[in-house]
Amino acid sequence: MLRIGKVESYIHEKLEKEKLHFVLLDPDDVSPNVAGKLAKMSEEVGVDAIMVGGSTGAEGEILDKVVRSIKESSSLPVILFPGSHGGISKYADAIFFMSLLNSRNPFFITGAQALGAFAVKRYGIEPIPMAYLIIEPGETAGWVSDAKPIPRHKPKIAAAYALAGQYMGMRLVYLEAGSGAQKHVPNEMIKVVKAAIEVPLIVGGGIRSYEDAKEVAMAGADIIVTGTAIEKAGSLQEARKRLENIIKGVKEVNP
Ligand code: 1GP
Repeated sequence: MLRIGKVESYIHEKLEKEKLHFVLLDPDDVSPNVAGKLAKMSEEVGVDAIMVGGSTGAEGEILDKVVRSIKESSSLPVILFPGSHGGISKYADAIFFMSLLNSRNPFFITGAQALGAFAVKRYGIEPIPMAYLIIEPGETAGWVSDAKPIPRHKPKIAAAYALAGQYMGMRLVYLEAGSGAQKHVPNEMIKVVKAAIEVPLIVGGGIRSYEDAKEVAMAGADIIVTGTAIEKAGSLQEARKRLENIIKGVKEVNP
């Protein structure tokens, strides 16, 4: 019998009360030591979970070391955010078992998933099925995964894919503008997608400030993800300051 796992239940319980904020750490950009420090600080300022992954090089020993360091430094759930079947670490609590629905390459829709499925089972990592949609500009994630990025002024296309994902059994939808995107996913698109689906909506890519986070949350995102703004802050102190502001923007909006 299929049961909802611990991390997914944790997400659902929290979502009853508030919007959530996840920090994304890419093992290709942060050392295990820095990842540990960022995770500890994240927990102190009220982040709800840490995602680990990336499109290039977030694999193998370096991925394991980053995940272990985060687990040793904080008690937040660690959720893998893999670029392919290489992005699996046995030390993580859960994995966004994601399908990039608007890729042109079946490898990113079902291929990598098949190659990774038994590793997830063997290690006992909790899989959370998720529809992953790349929105313009898409950045590295869009290029690497051969996506056909959804035009920013076509919210209905995003909503159609999101609803299809839900009807195929995916329990989360993620709208991704791409890490480091100049502009986050348009508010209108978030609104239209949110109105179409019943599963929680995650939005990431290009969210850097209190204003960005609040806008995205007000438009309808349930979970807001930030990576670059924290990873590239330059110091732990600056990362903390940015994160505090972003979380304020997220938590000010009622679920
Ligand atoms: C990328 O959505 C995430 O996969 C986070 O994007 O690095 O721009 O915050 P940023």
